[in-house]
Amino acid sequence: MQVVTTKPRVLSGIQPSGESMQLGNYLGAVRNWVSMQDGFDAFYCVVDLHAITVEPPAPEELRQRTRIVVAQLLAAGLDPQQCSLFVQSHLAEHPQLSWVLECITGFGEASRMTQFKDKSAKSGVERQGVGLFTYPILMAADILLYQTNFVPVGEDQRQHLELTRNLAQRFNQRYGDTFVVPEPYIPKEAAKILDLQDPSAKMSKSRGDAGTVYLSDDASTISKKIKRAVTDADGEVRYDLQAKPGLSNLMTIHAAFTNSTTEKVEAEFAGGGYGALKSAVADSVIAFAEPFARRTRELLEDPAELDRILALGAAKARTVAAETVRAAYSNVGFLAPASAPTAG
Ligand code: AQP
Repeated sequence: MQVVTTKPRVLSGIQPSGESMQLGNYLGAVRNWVSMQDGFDAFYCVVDLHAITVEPPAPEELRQRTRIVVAQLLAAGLDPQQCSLFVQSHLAEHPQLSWVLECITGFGEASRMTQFKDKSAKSGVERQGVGLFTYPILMAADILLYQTNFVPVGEDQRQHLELTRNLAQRFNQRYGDTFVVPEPYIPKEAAKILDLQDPSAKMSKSRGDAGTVYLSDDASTISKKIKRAVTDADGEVRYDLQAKPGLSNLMTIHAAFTNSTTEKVEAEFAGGGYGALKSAVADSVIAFAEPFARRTRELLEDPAELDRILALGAAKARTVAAETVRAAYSNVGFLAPASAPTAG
């Protein structure tokens, strides 16, 4: 199978690192994946290799989480006829390219990645696996393998994208033109959804507390989490991310789910209390989450069909990834493996 297209290429990934996608994953990244699958040559992957870098789940749980994310991506609107949807661990090319990129990454450069600092802060750097440290380099391999033009991600991935660009440019300079240098595609609105209980932090799957709305949460859980969201004491409905991050975050979520803007949300709720706004936010999230969860459950009832979609996606991905690894390995100077002599 050969992938021939003139459309610009996009690639992005999501970790199966929790029981479900959270609101930030959807608004910051996945909804753009859906809108981009039409005009772009789109590759999307569930990055399970990344998901074992912190507190790896039990093997059966990881398999189940991977299927859940695949079902959620389809429920969100990914169409396997329009994009290639695959699982990272199905392609050995990802770690194959990652190794070469690790060898051109500076130790100091990797040490400056803020996500590593944040994620290792809780238990301390000494107790982290090396995989968490090299995570951004594997992510660079994920992207560069597909000669990607645009990478739709949330704001938290900006620094990793910058590293990816630097590695592509460095490799190209050292070994000759091999990789497309990708551009981040970060939305203007909802690029960083904040934790409902701690609006100084981004919402995350793995925080697993009252501050994260999972798209698998039922209506009453969503309603409770939003009504208990931390805001501020001045009582004025006004969008101001610096002074009023908790309230502004709720306004961003509401604007995103009602296809509106934070200016319009402010105009609609100005003069009212926070309670009315919170009720409206809960309603708009539930209106999306309920049918989404229903569709996800239906898709999960047919795991063979999910596996078929992933096999198709992996086959399409492999044609591009294998060619990139072949070119990169050859440019580095690795001896090409000769075919084994036939018997007799
Ligand atoms: N809070 C967020 N707001 C906007 N975008 C977000 N993304 C994540 N959180 C937010 C975007 O979602 C995509 C998939 O993320 P990921 O699963 O690959 O890794 P992550 O960024 O580490 O996401 P989480 O939910 O915080 O996972 P854990 O808790 O496991 O670390 C990315 O494009 C990301 O920018």
